[in-house]
Amino acid sequence: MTTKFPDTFDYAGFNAPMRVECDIYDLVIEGNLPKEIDGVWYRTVPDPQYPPMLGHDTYLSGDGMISAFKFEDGHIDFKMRYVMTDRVKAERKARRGLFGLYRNPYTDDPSVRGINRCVNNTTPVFHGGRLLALKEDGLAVELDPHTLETKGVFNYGGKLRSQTMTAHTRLDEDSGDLYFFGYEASGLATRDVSYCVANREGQLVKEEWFQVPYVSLMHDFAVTKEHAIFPVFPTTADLGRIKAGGVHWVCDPDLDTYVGIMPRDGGVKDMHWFRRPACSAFHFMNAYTEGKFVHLDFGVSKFAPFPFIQEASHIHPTPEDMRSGRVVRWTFDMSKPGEKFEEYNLAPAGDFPRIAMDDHMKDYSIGYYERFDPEAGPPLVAGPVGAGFNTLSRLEVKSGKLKSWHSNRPVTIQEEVHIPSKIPGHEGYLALVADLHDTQLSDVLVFEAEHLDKGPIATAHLPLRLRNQVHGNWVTAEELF
Ligand code: V55
Ligand code: FE
Repeated sequence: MTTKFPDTFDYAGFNAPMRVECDIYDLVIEGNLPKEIDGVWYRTVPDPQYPPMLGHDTYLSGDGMISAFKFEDGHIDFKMRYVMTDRVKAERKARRGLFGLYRNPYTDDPSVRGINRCVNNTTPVFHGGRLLALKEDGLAVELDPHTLETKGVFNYGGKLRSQTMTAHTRLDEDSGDLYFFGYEASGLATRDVSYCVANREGQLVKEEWFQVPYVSLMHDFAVTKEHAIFPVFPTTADLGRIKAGGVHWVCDPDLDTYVGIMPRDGGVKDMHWFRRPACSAFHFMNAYTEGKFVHLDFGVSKFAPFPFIQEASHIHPTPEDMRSGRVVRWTFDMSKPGEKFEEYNLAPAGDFPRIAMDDHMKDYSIGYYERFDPEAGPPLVAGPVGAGFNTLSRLEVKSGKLKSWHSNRPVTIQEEVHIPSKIPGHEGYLALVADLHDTQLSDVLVFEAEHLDKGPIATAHLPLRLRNQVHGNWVTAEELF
């Protein structure tokens, strides 16, 4: 490689590209890893094969790398492979970066015009017997769940019309149906959004389209047993700007936030739009319908947290802006006409919300999420936002009671995954990758979910640094084998 990676935080320190594909049999484990934990934890990581062609870009453009921790009988085996996208293949062939800015094909090298530039780096989802690597600006790539080998683009056998598929799908565990959507569904900076359902067998059984009030970075959505919820925050795209070689996303605080809610098994024609002033959110913890009310729980903030979006928007958050984030519940009264809804405070600001699979779409009591707590240590750079999270929290949703854990070492933590227990009444486990800033190595920490404040019950040591994942998911051995 004849060029080096930029010196910006996206490519330096703990964020320095790894580009390592490897297998490690039987990780070194301290503590007591329960033998009942049986399955595979998949996680996707942006890890650029080459430096960005223009000399700068965002962490979010990194080529998809998938890793798998296979838990079996108190042991963990590790595997990591690139998602072999058309983009990686083209760059490997040319032995250099060929792509320009994040989600702007007009900035690419002419030699790759028209090729699929999706990096499939955001979420691994296992459904219908297929392991998919997802990224919201393109179609899924299917991988072999055992070897992690890339099979190719997956579009439901040619049936999916949407050009995009969100990285945040919602599984109804009772029916096996996977709910998902795609924004910019008919092309770059279009207002079309697809709303789709794939059945237990992984066949597309529903695809309807609707339009949002403006093009928005719709990173996640939520589904209850009765409703589908589409929040639209004012981080917006403009085709003219993109064609002129500009950035894809700019925050526009003059635009309102909209929330579209429709009967989930009905039609998009029944979408009801709610509205409030500008704000930002990326991930929803859970949502459920209670009579005429729809509840949506999540971490809200004033602006999108990514520095590359803030810079392009000329936004300089004040300390007060930074403190204004919190975990909230939005409650929508579906029996009332009009655009208004209620907001309730639940907990201090944070992201990476996770809950037990059994709790999705239903009234629930416990949520897990991560925060940056200045009392737990100074900010340490890891991941796409800059400073990583340092505190893992368990929130009792009804009472607001919070249990938290942080390391006594300089550690940032990657997104936690919830692992169910087969023991009746047991709340299950949480696993996460910890970034050890003192040794530049990574550990896997496993907690009892109910007692996460007591610290990890088992720690698996990796002999290398793992770049920050975006998201991960747990797949039980029964589902896989
Ligand atoms: C996010 C992540 C992305 C992306 C857009 O976490 C938004 C939010 C990993 O890629 O492309
Ligand atoms: Fe996400």
